[in-house]
Amino acid sequence: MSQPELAVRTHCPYCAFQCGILMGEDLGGDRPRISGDPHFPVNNGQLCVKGWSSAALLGHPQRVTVPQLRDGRGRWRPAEWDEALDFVAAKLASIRERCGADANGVFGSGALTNEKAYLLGKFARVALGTANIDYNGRFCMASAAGAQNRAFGIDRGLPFPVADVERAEVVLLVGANTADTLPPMMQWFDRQRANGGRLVVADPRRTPTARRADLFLQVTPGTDLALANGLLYIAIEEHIVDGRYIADRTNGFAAARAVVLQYHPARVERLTGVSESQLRQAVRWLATARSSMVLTGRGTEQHSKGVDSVHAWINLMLALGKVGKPHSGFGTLTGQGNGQGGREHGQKADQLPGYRLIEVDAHREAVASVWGVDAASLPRKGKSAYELLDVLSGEVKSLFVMGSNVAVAAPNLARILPKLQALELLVVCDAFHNETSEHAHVFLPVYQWAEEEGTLTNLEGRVIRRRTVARPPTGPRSDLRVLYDLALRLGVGDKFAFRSAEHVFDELKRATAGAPADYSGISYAKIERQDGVFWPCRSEDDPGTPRMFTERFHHPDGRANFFAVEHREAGEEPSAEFPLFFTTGRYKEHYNSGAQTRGVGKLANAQLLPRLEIHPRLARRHRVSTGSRVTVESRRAKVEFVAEVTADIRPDTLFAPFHWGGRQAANLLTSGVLDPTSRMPEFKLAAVRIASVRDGAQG
Ligand SMILES: Nc1nc2c(c(=O)[nH]1)N[C@H]1C(S)=C(S)[C@@H](COP(=O)(O)OP(=O)(O)OC[C@H]3O[C@@H](n4cnc5c(=O)[nH]c(N)nc54)[C@H](O)[C@@H]3O)O[C@H]1N2
Ligand SMILES: Nc1nc2c(c(=O)[nH]1)N[C@H]1C(S)=C(S)[C@@H](COP(=O)(O)OP(=O)(O)OC[C@H]3O[C@@H](n4cnc5c(=O)[nH]c(N)nc54)[C@H](O)[C@@H]3O)O[C@H]1N2
Ligand code: SF4
Ligand SMILES: [Mo]
Repeated sequence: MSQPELAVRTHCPYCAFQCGILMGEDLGGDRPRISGDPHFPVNNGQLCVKGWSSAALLGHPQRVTVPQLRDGRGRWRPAEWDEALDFVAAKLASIRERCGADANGVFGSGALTNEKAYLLGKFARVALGTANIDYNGRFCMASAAGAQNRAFGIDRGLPFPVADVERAEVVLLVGANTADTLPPMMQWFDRQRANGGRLVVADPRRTPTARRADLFLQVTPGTDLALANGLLYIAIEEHIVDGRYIADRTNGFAAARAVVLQYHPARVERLTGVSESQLRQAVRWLATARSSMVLTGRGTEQHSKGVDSVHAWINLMLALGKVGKPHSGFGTLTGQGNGQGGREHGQKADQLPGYRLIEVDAHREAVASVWGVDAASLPRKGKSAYELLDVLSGEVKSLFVMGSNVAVAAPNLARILPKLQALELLVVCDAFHNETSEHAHVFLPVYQWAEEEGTLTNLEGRVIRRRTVARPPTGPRSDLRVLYDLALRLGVGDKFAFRSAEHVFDELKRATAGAPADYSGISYAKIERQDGVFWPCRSEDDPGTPRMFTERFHHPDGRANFFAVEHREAGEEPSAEFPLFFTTGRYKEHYNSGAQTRGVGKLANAQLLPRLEIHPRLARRHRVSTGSRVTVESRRAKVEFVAEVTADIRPDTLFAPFHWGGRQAANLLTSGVLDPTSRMPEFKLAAVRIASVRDGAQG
């Protein structure tokens, strides 16, 4: 039972908006009362339904409090910590000895605090010596990161505070359904529009977000790149690009322009389904406004051309001269609670803390010296998330999972699940069982959000503090402690012996000093004083960097790069056999794999099942009505859904959320096709056919 203090300022456990919350005592029950923190300048007191109900995760009846191992018949049995840890460490060591260090895999998360993400990366490289660590951010932010790095030389989701939205005259929101995924963000759009601004939304569905837009572009799935190129074509043709800005602040316009000139409006209308008049309207608004911005979400990014699609939007905003100007620019909306920090501190197969690169000698040396190891001992670049899952039970024999439910969240599950099930060792560290732990050999119960300290970096690049509000139940340990416990047994305990999260943060600061994501000037005390600190923050007296790119970009010459990008087909396009687009996304009430929210009564009852959104015309053809059962079949699997007939979706497209596992998993249908640069799977597009369960007719 938790013993809350009164009105502690902390943050919601879920998404990257990291709403400020106040937690205090609930006199009527055993759970802390939660309210929105009116003084946190991002949510201003607002919360979404998940935030309001988040205290339900504390003191939850399904909370696991004892380590678990499998008995002789494969059932869970409770174990002492020592027994479980000895078992895991011995297995890891024996796999390493027999099959090499890279045969142990690690899977991290954008849900982990900066301290945990940092220590997990160090654990993989120093305690296990494996190259094979990656994380669920590869499924989330990898394409946005790839394009921002290529264009700007650095990747911070939003290079400005969300409050800047309020004064943007025009905002184009592409492939983001913020009304459901970042609900308190809508206040900023509402204020923006109250100030006379305009909101444009591009999505294949008329979402609750799109309903609030002044202009809605109902784009064909997988054609955002053509859409962005088409807008730039019109801007060039109408002479509304900013030649001065292009000359002063960018490289590569001529090559990008040459490609874009093939995207005349008739072609773009054919590819995207967006009319020429809408195209002209959208780009005129963006170009002629004093301030305008483009913000992207997963709809534009989770494609096998995600990096190039994001770069196409950046090209547009660079050509219009908006990036780095007041209340203007380009940004991408990070998803997970610590999706930003989680990608900065070395969970990615190719990165070390601070966005340093594991293949660059100087970077290896900088980090190795902080870790007190020989740079030559650090492994090289490992496999990306999907590629790692795809070699499980092949060259990789074990997986250590901290903060992800891959058995629901990974694409192409029909292929991945058997490999996950056949592992020699699967370890899950979590507060709750989920679909992944069903296949695990060991379950290590850990503290959750309000039971521990740490920092997270929100979608603005603002580093904030998570505080201990509730006393953890007896039994679980912190993730940081678990990593120490295992490192100790693997002979490197001294490198993981930290007194507290803050103590880990002190090392993280040193490991990022001089790196792109420089945290060296941030401290817990400064975060407290300033309502968060925006990185880069390079010294004690540096207040941090709320706005980037105002003077220069992060490439050595200070300029931003255009990149010539061409529309190309998706991994699979609709065909005679599989004639429809299938795309996936989220409900307001559920969070990601649903592992946390499906156990919260209020949320579960609001959305009991995934529903297949289908246009009335298509529904009629298949004699499907709301509530009837329908199967969706891709080249990989068949899934049965309950239909929801809605005119809000394109007639050639079906949509389902991915919050459920087992036979209801949308990811049985998605493919393993990856973006060549970011290795991001194509979650937002699969070719499918449907059949009403009643008559079996297909089409
Ligand atoms: N309620 C809730 N909130 C969340 C989460 C959650 O699970 N539930 N998860 C958090 C996380 S981790 C993330 S990453 C964010 C995600 O936040 P969003 O990116 O807003 O969420 P999605 O629903 O995945 O996708 C957004 C939209 O993309 C559209 N889309 C599909 N294909 C295309 C396309 O080809 N082009 C375009 N332009 N649009 C397309 C979909 O119709 C959908 O409306 O949300 C965060 N917040
Ligand atoms: N089809 C389809 N698939 C998708 C997507 C999509 O749009 N469509 N979106 C993708 C995206 S953007 C994302 S981010 C992924 C997310 O999907 P997952 O990677 O599965 O993420 P979550 O569901 O948030 O799982 C988090 C798990 O970590 C646990 N957890 C939370 N905090 C901690 C902690 O501090 N320590 C430990 N040890 N455990 C913790 C939770 O209890 C939960 O079991 O899904 C991806 N999959
Ligand atoms: S918007 Fe995100 S951070 Fe805010 S309450 Fe909802 S889930 Fe929590
Ligand atoms: Mo995400």
